[in-house]
Amino acid sequence: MKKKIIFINIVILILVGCASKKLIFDENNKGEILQISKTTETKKPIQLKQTKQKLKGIYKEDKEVKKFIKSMVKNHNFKYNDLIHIFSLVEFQQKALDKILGKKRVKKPLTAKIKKPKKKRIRYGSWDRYRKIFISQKRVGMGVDYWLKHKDYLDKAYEVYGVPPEYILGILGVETIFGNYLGDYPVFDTLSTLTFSPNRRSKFFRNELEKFLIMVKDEKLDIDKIVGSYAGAIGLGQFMPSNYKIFAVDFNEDGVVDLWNPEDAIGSVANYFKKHNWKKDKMVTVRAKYKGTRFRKLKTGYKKTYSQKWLKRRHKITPREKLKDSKRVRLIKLSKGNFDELWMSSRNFYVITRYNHSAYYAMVVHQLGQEIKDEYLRQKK
Ligand SMILES: [Ca+2]
Repeated sequence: MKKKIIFINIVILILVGCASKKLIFDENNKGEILQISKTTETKKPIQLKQTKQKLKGIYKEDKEVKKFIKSMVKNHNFKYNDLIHIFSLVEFQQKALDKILGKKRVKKPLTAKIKKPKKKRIRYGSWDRYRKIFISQKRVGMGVDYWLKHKDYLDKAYEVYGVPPEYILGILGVETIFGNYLGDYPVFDTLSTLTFSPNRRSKFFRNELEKFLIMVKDEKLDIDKIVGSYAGAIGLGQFMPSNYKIFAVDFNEDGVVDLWNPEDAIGSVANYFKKHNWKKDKMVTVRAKYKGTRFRKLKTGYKKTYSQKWLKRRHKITPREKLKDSKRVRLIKLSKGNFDELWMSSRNFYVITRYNHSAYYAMVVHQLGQEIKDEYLRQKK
């Protein structure tokens, strides 16, 4: 069943002075256009009598859904019956819920037989496996093509926000393979499922659902057509709906903020970085030297910072090339099959983790970006 709906008042259609020429559909009216054009001479508003509809479908008896609908009507000016209609048609997204609940089968690491320290489990080789998922010759090539195709807007993003093309491409490449994998979960059904089924993040999803509905209303989107990730992330850069209002920009200035449009997506990702305090022309991360093959001396990760001087003096940890402008650095450990790579990272590295709270994530964005950049420069020669 289709949920054809446009969040516009269908109770009272005020014809005179109506600024919008939009055709207005009523969901009970099998496709017939109730419509109305600006030029209509009628002076009196037409009143379509409408009774309060009842919730049907899987949420028929759900008090939380009813409460949510009431709050959306009260706080965000939604029409009660519009919401009743769409919530009556929600299809439960079991697969998305399973993923959120962690029911996904976790594969054992390939090198599971290696003896591990008792308390802290180190998954040897985990970086190799992670990297392989996101970085391939093919993806690098697609990144170069994307750069050539959208050079103007990538340059503009660098100018306006100070974020170089390779980092924007790193994000778009990791998130959606440059728009080739946008997810296939119906976002409204998915966010409803994750909000109204017991799970520890249901509050988070409730907020996302709220922001999603506001976005659909404001941008006049077709709620039925919006697909995304199992957590409800949307568009080329996989923004969560709550990020949309704060970070998405109309970068090509066509009057619409469209997260599926490459130009707007490029600007929005760059704006996201900038708003998280990205510093123009500052380094992100460099390889570091340390003694040994496995690094267990100090706590690693994007949260903890150390003074470069102290690392050198106390532990003989030094960057392979100078990490400029960063007195304090983060140590990032990449666990490979036979040894640990150690990297020193700046504040800008931390900014990338604001996109996804993981050091491996930020590193893979960095490395994919660098490979794309190298290949791009090689081809330009
Ligand atoms: Ca736009």
